[in-house]
Parts: sequence; C-alpha cells; structure tokens
Amino acid sequence: MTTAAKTEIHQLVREIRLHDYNYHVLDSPTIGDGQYDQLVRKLIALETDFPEYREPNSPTQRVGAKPESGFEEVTHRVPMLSLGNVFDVDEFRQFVARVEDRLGKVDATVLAAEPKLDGLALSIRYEYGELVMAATRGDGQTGENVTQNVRTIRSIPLTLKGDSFPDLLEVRGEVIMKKQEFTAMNKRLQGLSEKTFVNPRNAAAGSLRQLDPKIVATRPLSFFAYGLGEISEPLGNTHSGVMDALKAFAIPVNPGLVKATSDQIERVYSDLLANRDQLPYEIDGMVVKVDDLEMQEMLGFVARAPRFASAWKFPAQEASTRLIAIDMQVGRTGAITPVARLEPVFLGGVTVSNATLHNFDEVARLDVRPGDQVMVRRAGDVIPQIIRVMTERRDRQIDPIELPTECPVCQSPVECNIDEAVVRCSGGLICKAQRLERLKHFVSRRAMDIDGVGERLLETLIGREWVKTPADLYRLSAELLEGLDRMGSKSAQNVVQAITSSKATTFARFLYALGIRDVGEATARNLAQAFNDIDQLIDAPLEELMEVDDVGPVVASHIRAFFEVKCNREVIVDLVTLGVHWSVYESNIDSNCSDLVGQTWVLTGALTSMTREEASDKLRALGAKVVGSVSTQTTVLVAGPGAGGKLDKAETLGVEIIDEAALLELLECR
Ligand code: JCF
Repeated sequence: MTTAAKTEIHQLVREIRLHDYNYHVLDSPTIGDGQYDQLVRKLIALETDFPEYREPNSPTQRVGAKPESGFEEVTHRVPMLSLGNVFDVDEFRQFVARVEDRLGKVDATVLAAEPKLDGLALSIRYEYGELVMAATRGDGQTGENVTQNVRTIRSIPLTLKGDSFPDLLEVRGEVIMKKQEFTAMNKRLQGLSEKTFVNPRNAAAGSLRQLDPKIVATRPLSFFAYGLGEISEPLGNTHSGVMDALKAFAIPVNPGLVKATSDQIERVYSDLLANRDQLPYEIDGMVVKVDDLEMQEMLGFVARAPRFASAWKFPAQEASTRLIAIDMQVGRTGAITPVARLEPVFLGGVTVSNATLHNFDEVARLDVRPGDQVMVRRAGDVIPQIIRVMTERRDRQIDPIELPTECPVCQSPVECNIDEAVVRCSGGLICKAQRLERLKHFVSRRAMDIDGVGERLLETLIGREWVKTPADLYRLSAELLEGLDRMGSKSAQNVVQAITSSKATTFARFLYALGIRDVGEATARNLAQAFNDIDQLIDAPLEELMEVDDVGPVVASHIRAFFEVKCNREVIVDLVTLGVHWSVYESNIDSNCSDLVGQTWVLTGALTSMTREEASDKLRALGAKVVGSVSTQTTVLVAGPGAGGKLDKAETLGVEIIDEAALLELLECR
C-alpha cells in the first residue's frame, strides 16, 4: 500500500512536471486547467498523507516554472504570490470562516472581489514616476526581465500621471489578450502561415516572452493591475483604496472590483459565472481578498500564498480527451454533419461525450481523426467543441475520414454545396432521419408545443410508418396509440389531447414549425406580421418576400423553394383541414397598445416574475422589436440582476435603462 503511494507520488510528480513544461515553457498545454488542478490536488493529498515520500523537487514546492532562456533574470524583492484555490461554495465559506476565526471577528469582514483574469502575472517597477523595469513572475522569486516588451503595451503608462505617486512603486497585475483581439491575431498569423495560439492566455504568454520587441509591439496585449510589490510609501488602507490610487496614476485596474460581505459575494460569484462569456476577456474565476490592509497583514501567508486572499475557480471549460469516432448525423434539412464521439470527460460541470464538428471543412481544418487526443471546450450552454487536436501525439497511422457519398440513413445520393461546405442528403422526406428531425422541430416548445410527443415516440411512429408528415400526427387516435409498448390508455389519451390542443396556435409559430430553411423564430414572426395569412405567403414572389425584415435573397429563395414543393403545400392544406388554426389578427397589433411600434428593446440579466422569452413575447405583442444586443438603435434596455456588458454599453450610449419593476408596470397598464 505505502509503496504504491510512493510510486503514485513519483508518477504524479513526473506528469505534473511535463505539464508545467508544456504550459510555461512551450505555451502549449496538452490538458485542461481543471485536469491539471486535479493532478496537483491529488499530489498534495498524497504528500500530506505520506510526507516521507514527498520529493524535494516536487512541483507542489514551487509556484511556477523557472525562467528558461533569452531574458535576463530578475529577483523580486517582494515575492510574487500565487493564490490558494477554492472550488465551490463550501470551500469558499471555509475560507471566510478561517479568515474571520484568525481575525477573531464578530461582524462580517468586508471583502473585495474581482474577475480572475486568465493571463500571466507581471510586475512593473516605477522610479520617480518613470517605468524602469518589468518582469514576469517566473517562480515567484525570480522572473524574466521583459521591460522592452512591456514598453510596447499601449495601456501601460511609461510615465505616471500627476505628481502624488511614491518614489518607488511596483505594480503587479495580469497581462492578457482580449478575446476579439486574440481571434483577429490568430487569423492574421494563420494568413502568414505562422504558428497560432491555442487560447488567449497562451497567446499573451507567448507574445510577452517573444525575444523581439518589434514583434511584441504587433501583439494586442492589455494589462490590469491587481496589487503592489515593493513601494516606498503606502497608497491607502484598503485594497480597493490602493486600486483607486493606481487608477489616478493612469494605471489600468480591473473595472469589475466589488466590495461586499461574504454572503453578498456568493451572489457576485454566480452573476460573474453567468456573465463570463459577455466579458471581453477570458476569466477563470473570481479573486476574493480581505479589503482592509491591516487585516491582510495580520493574516499573513502560508507557503507562497496569502491567507487573506483566495481564487474561487470556475468549472473548467477546457479538457483533453480521446476522440473515439466520427459519426454522421442527418439534420432536419438533410445536412449531414460529422459529430465527434468522445471518451466521457467532466467539463464545465457536466459529463461530455459528444462534440460538434460543424462540417467537413472543420474536420479537415482540425485534421481530426478517430483515436486522436483532442482538447474540448464547453462555454456556457453551447454544444462542446473540439478546439485543438494533438496531432503530435497521434501514435499510429490513422486515415482521415472521407466525405460520405450517400446518406448514412436512407442511402440516397448526397449533394455537395462547395460554398456552404455542407453535404446534404437528397432523400427529402423519404429519409427517416430528416423526417424525425422535422417532426421533432414541429412539436418543439417554441413551435407547435406538443407536450408529450418526444423523440422516442416519434421514432416509433416513424418506424411503424404511422407518421410521415406533421399532418399525420393529427390523424392519430388514442386506440391506435394504446397498442404501443409502455403506452397505457391514460397516456395515449394524454398524447392525443396534447396534439389536439396544439391546433390552436399562432401564424408565427406555425410558420416556424414548418421548418423552412433559415426561417427561425424572428423571421417567422416578421413573415407573420407582413402577410395576412398563409395563402398570400405561399404565392408571394421573391421581391415581395425580400421586403420583409431580415429576409434577403437567400432566405427568400429558401421560402419560395419550400412552397414550390408539392408535398409541402399538401401538408399545409392537410394541417388546416385537420383543424390547425390561428387568429388572422394576432399579428396585427392592437391599436390601443401599439405604442411600442418602432421601438427596439433589449433584455439582459435575470428576471424573477417571468423568463426573458416571455417578456420578449409580451413586448413584441405591443409592437416592439426585441433584439439581442445594445446599439445606438436601442430604445430601452431592461436590466435585471447580473447584467454585465450590455448594461455598460447602454450606459455609455445613453440608452434608457429600466428594471423589472418598471417593465411589469409598463406591461400591466396595457
Ligand atoms: O486576475 C488575476 N489573475 C489575479 C491574480 C488577481 C489578483 O487579485 C491576484 C492574483 C494573484 C495574486 N492577487 C494576488 C495576490
């Protein structure tokens, strides 16, 4: 047992050392941050249980990697600290309890929280207001002198503003690359056939550690201060006060700093997590500090991390895993999409076993093949994506997958559209995969909203050929359904009841449910508003369609093409004959409450009394256009708790901003 521990410790040390090298020296990690943290945690746990096996050069005994080459070494007179981590609310509360315990406090401690920027730490030294030196963190004691490179970063002042700065001032902060700048830069590098970077953090690190400052000058780096190193006199009594002082010297500090007590901070954390994608840069958590500097001093340090601060990490968004196979999926419009089947991996709080590959161009661009080790990313609620393939770790010859020549489901020949990079099954409704996808869309909540008819039931109904078109759903009887596996008479009645209730719908929903290519909810709504009824729409010429909002020549041609197909027209007639109906007036706005016509609204943050979708529907019913982003065209922004970038933008543009209470009042008096 104990020798097993010894071996495991040794293996972990070697493994972590390799990852440290890949990350710090090569700027090219092969595992995700969360996976790395887990390895380190495991090693720490084992070293705690078996201190006799701790290796003197264990990676747990130092903060980062030693500087490797090219740059002169710099010793930090005040060490550059790292942060202890917490991963969930319990660990956060333990951190707060430890702090308050040590301080012997009765009332709640004021904390300062800020987004944890995902870049690399930098120390900048000013003497008499002039930038004299800048160094990376390195291992916390010794870093690299990157002064010439840092001088190229526009947002870092070479001379401090005003005249109240201390003679000696070392500012510590994070060098980052904003997401947009990163994407643009990578595109540029790709165009020049140069090495691209896997993520903004590695791009920032790789750029800052470029040996040629001329190249660094072309890299879009930013800097935000979060603390101090050596100083000749104090700048304030609190962390937040110090940040204000730095701001006055023209040093960029993170605008997201919040002062609050620990219970409020929990809310700040969940809001930040929910809004992380809206921020212009990547963050991997929230840093929490005791705001009072005297208390910070009382708390002191453990090893090389302060006791007064902690990084509350977000669930990792990236992890590495193995691609088992590339499957072909046939979509609603026949598009055949490659889908990556993955060895399950825990990512962003869920277990992920599929990732989208978008199209065959993407497969070729990534050069992904079955068996490859891949980096997977899952941001928010979006479908996981493969962002990188570790081709260098492909250990045997694997052939790239080939473009399908026939539909994997109905064997119809495929049509290739070079412009779109899409391969499409030509089978139309004879293809059971397309049939299933169309029906799934037809019954979905935002379309006909037929509760109780799920994918499994649809598969059965299609398999038995009871349902070929959406109209067939309305011909089903409870007696027929009762014959199915696991379908009692009560559930059969419920299904038929749900189908029957869906007959009363709206024109917009109906149009959306038809599943015309490129006609999403918004376009369906616009069409419903522009055309009185289906008869006019069916025969509308291209020019007339193109007069509708958001309908260009491509969408117009898809709409025409759809209505030109004989069986599509038949299905529509069938549906109407079977009782599907809507009010022809629903789309015409009632003149009593048409005062939002011509206005453009945006909703952001959380609402408590209804979902954002419901609120959007209500506003639209009053004639407003509801869109996703704030611009000079925006009339009103409804901002709930957790609002982020959109709120900032609305404030900057001087857009009217109201809260949920005001929205309710407005909806109520209609
Ligand atoms: O944003 C960061 N990555 C960040 C790192 C923010 C901070 O306030 C930090 C930090 C590392 C150490 N504070 C310390 C003391």
